[in-house]
Amino acid sequence: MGEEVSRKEDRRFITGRGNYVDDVKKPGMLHCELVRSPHAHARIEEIDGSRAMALDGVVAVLTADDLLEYDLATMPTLMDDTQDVLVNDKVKFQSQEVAAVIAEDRYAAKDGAEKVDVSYDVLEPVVDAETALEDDAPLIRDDIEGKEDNHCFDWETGDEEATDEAFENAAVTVEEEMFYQRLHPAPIETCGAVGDYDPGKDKLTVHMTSQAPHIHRTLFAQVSGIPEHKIRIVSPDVGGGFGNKVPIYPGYVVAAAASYVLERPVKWIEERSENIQSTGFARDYDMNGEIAATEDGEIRAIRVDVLANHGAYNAAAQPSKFPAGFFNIFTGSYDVETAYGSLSAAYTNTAPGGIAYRCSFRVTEAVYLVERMVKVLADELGMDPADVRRRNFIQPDQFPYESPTGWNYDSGDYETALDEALEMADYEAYRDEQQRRIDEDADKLLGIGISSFTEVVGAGPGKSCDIAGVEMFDSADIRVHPTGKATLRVGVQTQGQGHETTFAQIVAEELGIDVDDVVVEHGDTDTDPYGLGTYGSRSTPVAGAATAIAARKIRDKAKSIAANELEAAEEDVEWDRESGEFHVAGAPERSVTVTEIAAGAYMNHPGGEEPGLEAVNYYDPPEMTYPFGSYVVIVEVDRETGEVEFEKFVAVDDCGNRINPMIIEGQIHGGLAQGIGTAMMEQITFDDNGNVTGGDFMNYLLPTAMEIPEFETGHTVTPSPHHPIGAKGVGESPTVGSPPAIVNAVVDAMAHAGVSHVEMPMTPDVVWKHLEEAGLER
Ligand code: MCN
Ligand code: CUM
Repeated sequence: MGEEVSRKEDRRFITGRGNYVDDVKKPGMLHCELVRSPHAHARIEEIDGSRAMALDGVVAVLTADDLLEYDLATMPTLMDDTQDVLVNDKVKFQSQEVAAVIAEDRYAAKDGAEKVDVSYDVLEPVVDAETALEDDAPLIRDDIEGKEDNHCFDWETGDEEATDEAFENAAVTVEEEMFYQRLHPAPIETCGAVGDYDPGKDKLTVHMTSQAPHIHRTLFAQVSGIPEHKIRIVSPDVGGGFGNKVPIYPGYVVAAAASYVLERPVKWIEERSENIQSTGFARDYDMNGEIAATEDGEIRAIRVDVLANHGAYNAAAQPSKFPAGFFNIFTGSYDVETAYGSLSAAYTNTAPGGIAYRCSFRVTEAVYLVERMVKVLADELGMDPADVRRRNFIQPDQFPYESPTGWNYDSGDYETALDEALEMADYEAYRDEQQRRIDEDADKLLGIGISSFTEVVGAGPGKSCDIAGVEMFDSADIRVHPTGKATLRVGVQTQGQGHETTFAQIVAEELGIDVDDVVVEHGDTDTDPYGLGTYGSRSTPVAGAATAIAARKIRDKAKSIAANELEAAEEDVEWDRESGEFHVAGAPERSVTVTEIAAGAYMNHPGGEEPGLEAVNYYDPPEMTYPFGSYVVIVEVDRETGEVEFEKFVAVDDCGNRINPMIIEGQIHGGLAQGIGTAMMEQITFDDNGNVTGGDFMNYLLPTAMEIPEFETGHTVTPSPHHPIGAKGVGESPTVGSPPAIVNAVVDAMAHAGVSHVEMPMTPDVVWKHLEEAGLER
C-alpha cells in the first residue's frame, strides 16, 4: 500500500502484446457489418438483400424478421425499456441498426452492407427534448402501447415545500440556466464482439468489449434462453471504457445470434463513426439552478429543475432505482438545510444513452450545477468564491453526514483540501494580478476558477443499487499456491485503470507476499467470481474491499498453520503488518511468512484442518464512499480572439488511503484531460433532419497533448471509515470535478463586466460573443 509499483500490465501493452477483441481470431471466423439507417425517423418499407447475397463471400443478410424466429428481434435495455436489435418497423435515430451482413471477410461484409437496399418512408424527426415535449411533436415511441407523447419519465427528490419556503424568506436568491451538452465517452477501442457458438458442447462463447462481463452473461441468458452456464463471456484487454462499454448493444447480440444460427464464429467490430453515432452518449441535461442565501453568503436552500434528453430508448446505464442516476447529490460539499430537485425526461430521435461517462451516474451534472451556482452566488454577493465555499462546507465533525436528499457521506475534510489547492495555486497573488490587468485594460484577462466537489462512488449497497435486478456487490477469489505464489480473481474488469497492479498490492499488503508473486485475473465468466463490473469508480471501494477481506480470511487460516509450525498456541501467534510475518508474542525471532505457510497448507497441514489456502469474499458495501477534492484553474482569456489558455491547473484529490500514488496520478491526469475536453471542445449536435453533426473525430473534437497544460497535483488523505483498507474510489473524480472549475475560471475573467455564465464547450467563438456582449472585445 502506498508504493508506486510500476504497472504490471504495461509490459504487454508497451510491447504490442495486448489482446483486444479485434485480436481474437478463430478458425472459420465470419465477419459482420451492420447496415445503419441514414434517417433519424423513418418507417421501413422493404429490405432487399439480394444484391448483397449475390456478392462473393457474403454468407447471410439478417433482418429483424430472421431474428424474430429466434425471439431475438428486441432486447431489454438496462432501464427496462425494449430496444430493437435490428429495426423491426420504425427507425428512431440516425445510424440505428437495420440489417446485418455476414461474410467470409470484413471487406466482403462491408461491400455487402452497401448493397442492401432499404426503402424508407421518411418521417419528421425531433432531436431536442424541449421540442419533443411540445403537443404537436411527432410521436417517436409508437411501439409502446398507449403512448401518446414523447415523455419518458418524471422524477423528483427532496422537500419541495420547505425549499419553496426557504426561497420565499431568503435575503438573496440567484438563478442560472445551464446546459450540460451531449458528450461521447469516445474510448480509443470501439465496441466489438466475437460470437462463437460450439454446437458440440452446446456452448456460446462471446468475446466482447465489456466493462461488466458477468451481468452481460446474465442478460444474454435471459434474452437468448440459452442457460447461463452454457454461456461464457470473455472481456479481454479493453482499450478504454469510460462508461461506453456498460450497456448491451445490438452488434453484440447480432454477432452472437449469427454464430448460433450459422454455427461458425462471427466477429463484429464497430467503426469510429458507428461508435460515436449509435452507442451510449452522456449528459444532455438542460439544468436550471437556484440558490437561496443570506446576505453574508450562507446557503439556505438549493432548487434545481432539469430537462433530460434520453434519446430514442431509455437505455441509461445506472442502478435501476435511480432514474436520474446520482444527480440527487446536487447539494455537493455544502451543509444545506433543504433542497428540492425535479426532472423531466424526453424521448428524441437521437441515439439512446444517458450513460455515465467517467462519472458515477450523473454526479457530474450535479457537481457542475452546484459548483457553478456557488460561483454565481459569490459574484452576486461580491464575495470571494473561496470564502463562500468555506462558509458552507460540511465540517469534518459532521460526518457521517446525511444530505437533505438522503445521501450518507462517509468522511470528508473539504476546507483542508481547498486551502492546500489555493496555496499550491498561489491564489492571492493571482487575484492581485487579475485586478492589475483589469485596471490596466490589458489585452488578456485573467480568470480564476474553483471547484470543491464531492463524488459518490462504490455502488451498492445491494439494497439500493442493482443492475437489471442483480444487486451491486463485488467479489474476490484468492488462491495461494503451494510455493506461496497467489492468484487473485475479481468480478470487476479493468479497462486501463491498472487493477492487475493495485489489486495485487492489496493482496501483497494483507499477506506479506511480494507484489510480483500475485497475478490478477478478470474478465472471464467461466473462471472469475460473479461481480457487477467496473464503472462508477466502484472497483476499489467494492472489489478492493472484497480482496482485502478474502486475504484476511486466508491470513486467519494461515495463523493456525503458523501456530503449528512455530509450535505455539494459536492465541500466542501475532500478525506483524510491518514485516508481513506471523511471530510468537514476545519472541519476534520465532516467525514464519505466508509463503512458508503455503507449503504447510498443502504438504504438512495440521490435523483437523482442510488442506489448501484459498478464500472467496462477496462484498456488499454498507455505504458508498465519498472522495472529494478542490481544483483551482487559472486561465487567460484573449480579448481579441476569445481564446482561452491555461495558466495554471491545480488538482488536490482525496481518495482516502492510497494504494498506488502513481496510478492515482495517471487517473487524475487522464480525467482532467477529459474534463478539459468537456469544458472546451466536445459536443454532439444534430441538425434539424436528425443528422449527427459531431459523429466522427473530425467533428467531435478530443483534446490532444497540444491542448493539455501541465497539471499540478496534490492530495489529502481522509480514510473511509467503513472500507476495510480505508480507500475510496478516484477514477472519475477529475472528470467530475474539473469542468465547473474551468467554466468558473472563464466566467471569472469576465465577471467584472457582468458575465455570469458561459456555456460549454467554450470554443473561442462562444467566449468571444460574451466578450462582445460585455463590451470587453478588442
Ligand atoms: N486507486 C488507488 N487508491 C485509491 C483508489 C484507487 O490506488 N484509494 C487505484 C485503483 O486501485 C485502480 C485505479 O486507482 O487501479 C482506479 O480505481 P477506482 O477509483 O476504484 O476506479 P475503477 O477501477 O473502478 O475504474 C473506473 C473508473 C471509471 S468508472 C471510468 S469511466 C474510467 C476510469 O476509471 N475509465 C477509464 N479511469 C479510466 N482509465 C483508463 N485508463 N481507461 C478507462 O476506460
Ligand atoms: Cu461513469 S463511466 Mo465509468 O462509470 O465506467
